[in-house]
Amino acid sequence: VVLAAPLAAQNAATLDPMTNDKVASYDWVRPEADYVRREVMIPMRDGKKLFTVIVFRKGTTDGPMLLSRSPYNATGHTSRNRSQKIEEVLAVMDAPFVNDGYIRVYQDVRGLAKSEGDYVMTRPLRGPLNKTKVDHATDAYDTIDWLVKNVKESNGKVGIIGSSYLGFTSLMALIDPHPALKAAVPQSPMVDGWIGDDWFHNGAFRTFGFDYDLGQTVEKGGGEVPKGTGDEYTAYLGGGSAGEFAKRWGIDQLPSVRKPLEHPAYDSFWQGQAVDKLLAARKLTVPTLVMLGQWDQEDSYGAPAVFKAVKAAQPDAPITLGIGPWRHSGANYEGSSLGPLKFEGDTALQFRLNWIKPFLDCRVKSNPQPCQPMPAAVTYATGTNRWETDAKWPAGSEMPLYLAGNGGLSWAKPAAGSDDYVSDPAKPVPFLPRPVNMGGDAWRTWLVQDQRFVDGRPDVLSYTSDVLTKPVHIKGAPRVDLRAATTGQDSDWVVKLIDVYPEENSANATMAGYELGIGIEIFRGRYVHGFSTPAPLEPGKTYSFGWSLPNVNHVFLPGHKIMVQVQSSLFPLYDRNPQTWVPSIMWAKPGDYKKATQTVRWGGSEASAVYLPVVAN
Ligand code: PG9
Repeated sequence: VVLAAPLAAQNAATLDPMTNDKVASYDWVRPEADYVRREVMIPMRDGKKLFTVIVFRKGTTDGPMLLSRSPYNATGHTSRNRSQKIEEVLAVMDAPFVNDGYIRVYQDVRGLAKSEGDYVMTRPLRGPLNKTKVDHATDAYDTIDWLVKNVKESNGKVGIIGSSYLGFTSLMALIDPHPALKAAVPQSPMVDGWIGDDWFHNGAFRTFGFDYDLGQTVEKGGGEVPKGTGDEYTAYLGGGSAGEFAKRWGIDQLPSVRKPLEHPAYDSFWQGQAVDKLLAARKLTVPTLVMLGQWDQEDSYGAPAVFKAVKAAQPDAPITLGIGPWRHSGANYEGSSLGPLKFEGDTALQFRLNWIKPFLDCRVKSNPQPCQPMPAAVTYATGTNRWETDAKWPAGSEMPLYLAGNGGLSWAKPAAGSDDYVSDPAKPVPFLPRPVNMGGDAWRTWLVQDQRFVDGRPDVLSYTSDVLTKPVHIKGAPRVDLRAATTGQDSDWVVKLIDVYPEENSANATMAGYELGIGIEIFRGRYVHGFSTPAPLEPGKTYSFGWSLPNVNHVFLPGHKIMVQVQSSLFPLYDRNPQTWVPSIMWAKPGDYKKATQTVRWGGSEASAVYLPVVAN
């Protein structure tokens, strides 16, 4: 204990009653701790120092280092509990590593928590968007360089791992990597904030970012937007456009809020930051296991996009795609269930022990076992509940499942027809049953929410197959081709691919008739001609709106049905489309929001379909 009081008071046999009770610090890591915890400031090439915590079991020698570069506080990552046991101090996912001689390293990214420098959210790579000399590639390089020279207990080999933002920093470390970086495990990485990760999906803005921005970028007073604890559906509806909502809560001037508001389309700001494009433009030399959860509510796009882009540019690239039955970052938590879904055992632990650990061990340990050849993809087949490997991904071949008459779905193209509904921006379709709270468990599991809560709404079309007599197994990203028209000049389109469980199941009543989303994704109509060329839609004209649903490995079982739902909003996760033409939806005025009649065409020459990546069983 370091006493702040004068020395005279400390040395007195009995303390003066008026001794200052405040002390400057207390070292909660006691001598009996079974680990060493070292805090260091690592210098970067521009002179800024980054706060880094190094933790390993006492007695570790020749240990490989496992690095994570985080915006979520290195101190917190290394003090889960203030315990003298290393397994209690670090995250649960770290235990097998430190119990096997690894040295765990967490660093605060530049500008956050105890690190020096400016914080630029998902700081772009040096180049047109970043004229400084530093980025996450150089910071990772300089960090690794320092670690291998200064951590005498290490063997000089480094692996990098982390989820979401930490997945993004793991990917950035692969650009001009340090030679000591031997393997990377980016989990649920943020890759392209516009096409399908945190800020937008296919042009529709995710209001969820507002709470994140205020929580991450403000020194004093940061946290959630103070909109109260009520229904966020009501709060956002009353707030008007995303820009007006930001103004109303005084966050419109936060740089991290202004940037997406100023760049609603896929312009050079977003294109220049897209990590899949950055990686595909150079050779991937570091073996990489890029992975995500099948129901990733934050970054469903990034990991498969990196895999696809890198493989297209470099077919023999040392990269594997992993997909498990998890939520965002779920690989690092308990994985035997998700919402009401149950799997075979703790699938997250299985993946960590059977894939991540061996993948790293053979690359970063001293005198390791030889590495086993990695498949292109390791994925968990939901429905049949088993792990599978594939030599290519997507593993399935496209088969169109056509929307048809009488709310049907058909493998054969039907004769032409159409269905209409009225989309009213004053009554958008909720993405979760109300009251909506975009936090906690409801947020984490919204993609597996039973979709019966909107089935039957007059502004939601549901198309259902006959009861399946054989399994339909899909492996890849289902692709939507929606032939549709609106009486408005702009429109959002949402397609949900759903597994409908049998109506009767007394053994598990929750799942009886359950409508499980296998892929739910939105597309903003103004981008029908290209993501960087928004244009008004011609009222009444039928367009082909095309986009992809998330990558999955799923088996629709016999006795189940396949359903496709079509609607025009997912509120308040996505801002509302006014359905009239405005240059930027961010600043649409109340009078711009108008009802529109939506026409979905099927069959004949305008055959709407979801192309399923089907594998033969
Ligand atoms: N999805 C979060 C995020 C990543 C990158 C930027 C902003 C947000 C995360 O969970 O870290």
